[in-house]
Amino acid sequence: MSSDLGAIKLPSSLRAEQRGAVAILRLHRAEKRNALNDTLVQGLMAFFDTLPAEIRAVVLAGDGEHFSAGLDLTELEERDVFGGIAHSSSWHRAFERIQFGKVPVVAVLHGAVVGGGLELAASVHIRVAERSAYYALPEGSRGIFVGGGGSVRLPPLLGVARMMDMMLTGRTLGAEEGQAIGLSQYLVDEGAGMAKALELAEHIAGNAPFTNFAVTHMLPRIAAIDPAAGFAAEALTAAIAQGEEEAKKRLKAFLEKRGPKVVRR
Ligand code: 1HE
Repeated sequence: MSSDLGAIKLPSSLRAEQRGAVAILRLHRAEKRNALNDTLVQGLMAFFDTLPAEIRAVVLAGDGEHFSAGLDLTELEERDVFGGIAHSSSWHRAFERIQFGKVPVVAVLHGAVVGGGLELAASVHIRVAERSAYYALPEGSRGIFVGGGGSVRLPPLLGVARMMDMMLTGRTLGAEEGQAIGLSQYLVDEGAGMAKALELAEHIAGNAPFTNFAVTHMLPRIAAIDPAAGFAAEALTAAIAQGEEEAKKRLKAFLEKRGPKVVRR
């Protein structure tokens, strides 16, 4: 672990390592199937809040046979309404740091990606699924509701009808189904997820930082507002991007035949 990443104080349920400009963050609680307890969720927030500037992309993965079994059900103590709101809000704050954080995040999904684990996966930017991945929302059978931002982030990925089906009937989606509907952007063989995620993260880390910011912060917001405001926001974002030194350097390199061509991958 580099000294900079090492300075971030993480709970024992999270492990971080650095590969150049990419940080790998692992859910390190395989004995509990990477169930998300409060300490782990606070650790996620601390990690994404205090990422050193040299880190340009993050890969998030789960140790063991599963990405995450979701909410740690041993923590489902009796809460009053306000306690429940505070708990859900603490997940919202942590996952917001991922979705609208400093750098793009690529997740490797395998085994169970369920409940809060699926909500966590929904907050990243690129999802690489291995063939063992399956998706479920068992909240219905546990008598609870999604609380980690799932009702906001999952409908654009799954559709409301499919999410209702999963929550009401316990239906699970396999990795192929997840890929077919666009829940994962990549589907790879078992064990190949980390290598693919690292390849993607290294590419992302090489992008102009403002473009990565515009894609992760501006694009989803522009897509959610009315078209008239969207066109104005897009024009401003594009103007800021092209005014950046980094863009000028890259365009000049291309025009002088030094920049990369678009290659089919
Ligand atoms: C857990 C949890 C957990 C496992 N909280 N301890 N999430 C769920 O409803 C999913 C519940 N978990 C499962 O259905 C299964 O564990 C799995 C399909 C994920 C994995 O099965 P398997 O056979 O590999 O493992 P296991 O034997 O069931 O579990 C191993 C241990 O992990 C065991 O503890 P042990 O002390 O007996 O060894 C389990 O109790 C423990 N474990 N999952 C606590 N979730 C913000 S709102 C979000 C709402 C939700 O996320 S609801 C969905 C909750």
